[in-house]
Amino acid sequence: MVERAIVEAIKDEWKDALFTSLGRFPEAATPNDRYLALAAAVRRQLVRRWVATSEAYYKAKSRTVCYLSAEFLLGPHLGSNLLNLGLYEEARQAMSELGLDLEEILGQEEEPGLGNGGLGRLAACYLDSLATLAIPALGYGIRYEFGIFDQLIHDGWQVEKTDKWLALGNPWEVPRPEISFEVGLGGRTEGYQDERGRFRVRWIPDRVVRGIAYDTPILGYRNGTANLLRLWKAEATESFDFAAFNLGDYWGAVDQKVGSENITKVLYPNDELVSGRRLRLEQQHFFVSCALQDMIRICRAKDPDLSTFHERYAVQLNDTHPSVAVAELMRLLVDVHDLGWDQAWEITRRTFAYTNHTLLPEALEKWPVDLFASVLPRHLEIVYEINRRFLDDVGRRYPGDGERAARLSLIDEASPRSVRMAHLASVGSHRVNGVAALHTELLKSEVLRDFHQLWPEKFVNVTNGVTPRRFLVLANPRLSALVTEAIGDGWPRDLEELHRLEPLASDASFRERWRAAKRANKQELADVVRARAGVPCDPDSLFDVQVKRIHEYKRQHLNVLHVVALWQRLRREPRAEVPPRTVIFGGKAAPGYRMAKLVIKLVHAVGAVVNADPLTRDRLRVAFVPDYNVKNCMPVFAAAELSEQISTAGKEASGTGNMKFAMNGALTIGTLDGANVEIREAVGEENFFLFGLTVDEIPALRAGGYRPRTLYEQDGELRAAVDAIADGTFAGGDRQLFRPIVDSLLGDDPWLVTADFRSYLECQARVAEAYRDAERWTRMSILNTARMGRFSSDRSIADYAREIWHVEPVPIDPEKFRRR
Ligand code: NBG
Repeated sequence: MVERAIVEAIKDEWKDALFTSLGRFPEAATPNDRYLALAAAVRRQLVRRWVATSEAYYKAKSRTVCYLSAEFLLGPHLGSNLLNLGLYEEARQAMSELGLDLEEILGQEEEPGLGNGGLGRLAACYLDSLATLAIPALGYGIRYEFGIFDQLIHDGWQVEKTDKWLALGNPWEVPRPEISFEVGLGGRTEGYQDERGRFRVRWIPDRVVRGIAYDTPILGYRNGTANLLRLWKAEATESFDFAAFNLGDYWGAVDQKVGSENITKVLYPNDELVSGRRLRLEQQHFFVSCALQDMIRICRAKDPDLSTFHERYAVQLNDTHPSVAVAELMRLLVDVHDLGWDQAWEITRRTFAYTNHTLLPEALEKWPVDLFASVLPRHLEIVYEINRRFLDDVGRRYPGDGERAARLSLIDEASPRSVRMAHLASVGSHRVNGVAALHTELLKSEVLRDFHQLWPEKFVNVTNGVTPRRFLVLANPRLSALVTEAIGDGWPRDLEELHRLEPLASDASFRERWRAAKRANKQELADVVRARAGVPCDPDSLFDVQVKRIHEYKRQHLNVLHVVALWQRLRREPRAEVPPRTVIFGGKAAPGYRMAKLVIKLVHAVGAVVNADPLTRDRLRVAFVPDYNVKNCMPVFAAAELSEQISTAGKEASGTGNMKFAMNGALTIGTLDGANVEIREAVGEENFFLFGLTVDEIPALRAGGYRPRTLYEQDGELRAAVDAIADGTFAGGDRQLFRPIVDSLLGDDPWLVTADFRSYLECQARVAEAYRDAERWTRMSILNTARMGRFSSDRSIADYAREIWHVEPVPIDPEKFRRR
């Protein structure tokens, strides 16, 4: 029901904002003005909730969760805020009465792409759920001036373009110039005796930058709560400018300013790869230090005594990126606020908890000691002291076991000597968690095995989740409407209610409507694919989708091998009874990751040949949709029928795209990896297409002297597919272009693509078979959605709150905000 009074109010506020904040009359308004004016109207509602929420938290004296993350991949705000406020339909109506189209206005928003992929998007989902569960929480991160690059495709190759997301203004943030802190970098330390005769250390940095807070309110779902995301921007400190000015060194001062501001210029675009750059360490320290100083400020505003800091805050380290916080909190407590080491250490350990997000060795952060010392000399001393005490304990637990001590040490003694950030985070936290059941088990048995043996009680699992508000309600209005009609509107806040759809899987008329919703979504995506990838596709074909960062372990090239094999088969057997397929790819490659970029080229190259083949073009299409991001992913999840989750077992910590697809009724073809294992358990093995080696089978395969070339020689379809890639079929005869991929497949095949090929191909044949029976497929699709309730990020946050943070909700009465 659209409420008339609200529609009128939105119209008035829209016009008012257009005049008063933008200085425009409606006829002269640009698309961006129209968007900003609606954003301004919505923001008024946000701010009311935000003030009420902060006041309630202030009075409740509750424990606050601080989520420290170098990335928050938020996606566009306007649609999600309208949804969470319960104003979506009213806004649509209001805009339409003003002669405007809400969807067009929503399309105008530049998304804040302050993250690379799953890890950053997870942080954004968690903010959404924290607010929805009314848990007092603050997100702390970096206000990158340039987020993740925009991806263009030139001649099948990825080209990166800087993401100027702030160029047209950001109506969702509130700058807080009076909330700012100084952060030191470099320099040296010196010892001194304080007035009570105790030995103390002070850090004399040779650069100081200032962090300014920018606040963005994050709404809960229709519950009156608005939490805060506080991002830090680096600026030059005035004192330093003045010093240089006074010496008459104008350029020196300007240089200083530019140098300082560099810290928050750009997000590092590497997903799952540590590049070991100084600026990156500076970024990490910068935002962590601002965040901790801010927490201490808030804490001391009520009570100058910091001995209960850990009761006031639960700080979650989102991967090791913020883990220098362990040393920084020690420094602030001991050097600045004068606490003794033991007490400070107790507070620190009880404050932090650490989430690990990867098992890939190349993604585990390590900083060369020399680099660390030159950026954070005092922190290195603190790390050494933490390590000394820690290794003393280890020595008492395992006398004489020097090897174990070396494995546990915070310092890797191999050259170059380096600081192991995962170890610092594990020692400095009271809880360590993995992000899916299998991943947590592998952490315990492999990556952090020694820590698990030392402190088994520290380890817990919290399986990832995604917000159903953005990824089901907003992404898939058709399916959502159908679900609401069937089971009422409680499910977006209690996703387990989706179970009530189960009986409807056997209702033919419901299945019919389910298919109709999917079909309309597919038509929409087909339009997008035609417009953005230049590939026309048949909305009645099977939509087979793999969208995620491009990485060898995710095995987009296995998918391509299947496409090539299928193409060859369709040419060989024109009468083969297989349903037409459209295979859709999307995802960014790290700019320096050559193999990943080559895979993008390969997808385009195969697409160009296959899509042009008159013998097969009605039955197989390949498309790469450029610039996959939060905004662009929405129609993809809504339309997908087959979700490709095909990583090498043991490599994908969890995956979250897998959840978004299944929630939207796509069936998964996947390995037993990450959260796939739990998704399969939840939806039922008969509703999931499983293939591939398991984690347990891999070591045996390797030990038995795995030779991909033997498989290649024995398997005709594999050989033909690999040969086509090698012999220039997709490269105008060029045999060199895809050589690195072929060499990897037939050489040591690190990701076991060749090993899993046969099993994958057979599984794809089962998919095709199932798809031919539309009724059966729809039943499976409904059951997937119905059984995905546990993958809501609300469940994940409830797990964190119960097992790790020990925090209680402080609900706000949403009635307060009803307009009369
Ligand atoms: C990623 C994993 C994903 C996981 C997300 C969120 C990193 C370092 N890790 O499998 O690869 O879903 O984190 O936990 O980006």
